[in-house]
Amino acid sequence: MAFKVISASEAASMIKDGMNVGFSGFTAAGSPKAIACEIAKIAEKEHAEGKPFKIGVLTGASTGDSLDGNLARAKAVRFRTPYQSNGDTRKALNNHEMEYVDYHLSQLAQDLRYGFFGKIDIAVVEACEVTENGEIYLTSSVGVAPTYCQMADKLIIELNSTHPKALKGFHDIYTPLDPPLRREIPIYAPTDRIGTPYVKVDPAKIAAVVYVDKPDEVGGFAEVDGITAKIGENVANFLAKEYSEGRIPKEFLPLQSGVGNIANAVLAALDKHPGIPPFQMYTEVIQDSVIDLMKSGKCTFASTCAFTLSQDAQDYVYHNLDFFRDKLVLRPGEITNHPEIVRRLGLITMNTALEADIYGNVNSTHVVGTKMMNGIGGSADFTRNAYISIFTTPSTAKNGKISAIVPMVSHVDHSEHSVKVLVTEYGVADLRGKSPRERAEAIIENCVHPDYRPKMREYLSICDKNHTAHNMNAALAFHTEFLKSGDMSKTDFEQYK
Ligand code: 0RQ
Repeated sequence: MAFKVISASEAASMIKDGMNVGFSGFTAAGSPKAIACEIAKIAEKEHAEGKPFKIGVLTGASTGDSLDGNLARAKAVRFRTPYQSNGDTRKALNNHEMEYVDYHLSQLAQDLRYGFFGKIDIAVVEACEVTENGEIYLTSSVGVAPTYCQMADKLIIELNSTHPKALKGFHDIYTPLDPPLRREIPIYAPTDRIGTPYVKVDPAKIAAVVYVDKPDEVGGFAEVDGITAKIGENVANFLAKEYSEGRIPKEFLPLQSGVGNIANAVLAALDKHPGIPPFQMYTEVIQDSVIDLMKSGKCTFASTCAFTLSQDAQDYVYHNLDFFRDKLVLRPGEITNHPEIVRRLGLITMNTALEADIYGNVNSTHVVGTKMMNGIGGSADFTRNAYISIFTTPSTAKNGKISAIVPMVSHVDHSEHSVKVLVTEYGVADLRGKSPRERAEAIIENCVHPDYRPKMREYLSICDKNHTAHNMNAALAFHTEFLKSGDMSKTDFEQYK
């Protein structure tokens, strides 16, 4: 080994209070584990001695518990970007213990290079191999690692033997030039390769290597239940109809799918549907269901930023790398989510809403308008630029006490102008080419839970008659009722009449 080999705790001691640290990883896939745990220990020790210790934590997206969980519990994070999905981080950012910059995933790398986030002091990068001339072969994700490596003063490599060296060749690393030099990104099909299989750095910047043998910390998925299965079936039927009626070309179009249980159920439904032909994916994460789709032959290729796989599914892929070698490519988040490519390839995008309103605005991030759940992630990168953008959600949450369809969303992530199709277990609202009044009708009739439909119609009856009809006193009455009684179904519109 040409580089200094040190322990994780020695490596962590290079990270000082106030530094900005860029970590590899996109979801729990490929995020550093050992060094993050040691940074948390240092923070606890410093705090116990009454000394300050907080760092800026920049990643590709969410990470595993070793990183986000440990650092949040140790109160070691000054600010966090661009996305998280960890319970302890969620608590800390909602308590104002850390600043959270919820950021479009496609945009972070370029905005770092433009200097909008200041300096990156150290990059901590998980790799399966590093060569003497500074070629870093990443592991199960790419995220923003190429830009952190480019910008950081120093690099620490977590060389993780749980990832086989045979992963070499799965990555396609490409960083666009910045304006005014940027040219088109030459991806014309999901299968196109435009970069190198490694991140190239000046080897003098590699301060140390830490040997690790720790698996990714991706959680399992809930079994598909009645509601998620029905949502999946509705999406599959909708797409099969679009295909049979010629609004999707005969080759089909590449799919993007978000994370979570609903996304998993939707992909399982596409697998089974005889009216959906084999397709490719151009997406930011692949979950277990994509591996099943590849085994069945339904998904022939997936371009992704991360293998967000359960341990079983990852073991399967790692034992069958030759089968997957011509079917998978790992790219930086800047490229997987790039608006230019999303629009050029004509992606069909499928993401999940927390709530949607009767006009098609979608809230993916804030519970009752103020409490951050995870973040916008890549959902807007895809939605705004999609060929068809689909949002799915169960019609209710918390045993029916929350209607996922409300008169007005309490926070907007995706506006009515970008959301083309809304799907719940009750049906599909196709919003394309519809005016606000027509959209409200389609959503109430097809997506709202039957128990909430009369309330939604009552709301419309007390609205003004303007283009996008609302009653500004009652627009958030569902939310205020939920804050008061914990049950939106008790909303009484009488008082607003
Ligand atoms: O709460 O966990 O306490 O039961 O929200 O909801 O239905 O299990 O759905 O896990 O797919 O997450 C939008 C958060 C959905 C996710 C969101 C409660 C509900 C449950 C989770 P419990 P579900 P999912 C690519 C795309 C933004 C980023 C994105 C997300 C919990 O999909 O973070 O799209 N998306 N990235 O009970 C209050 C409501 C609610 C509600 C549901 N209206 N009000 N709580 N819940 N609706 C990936 C990346 O970017 C990396």
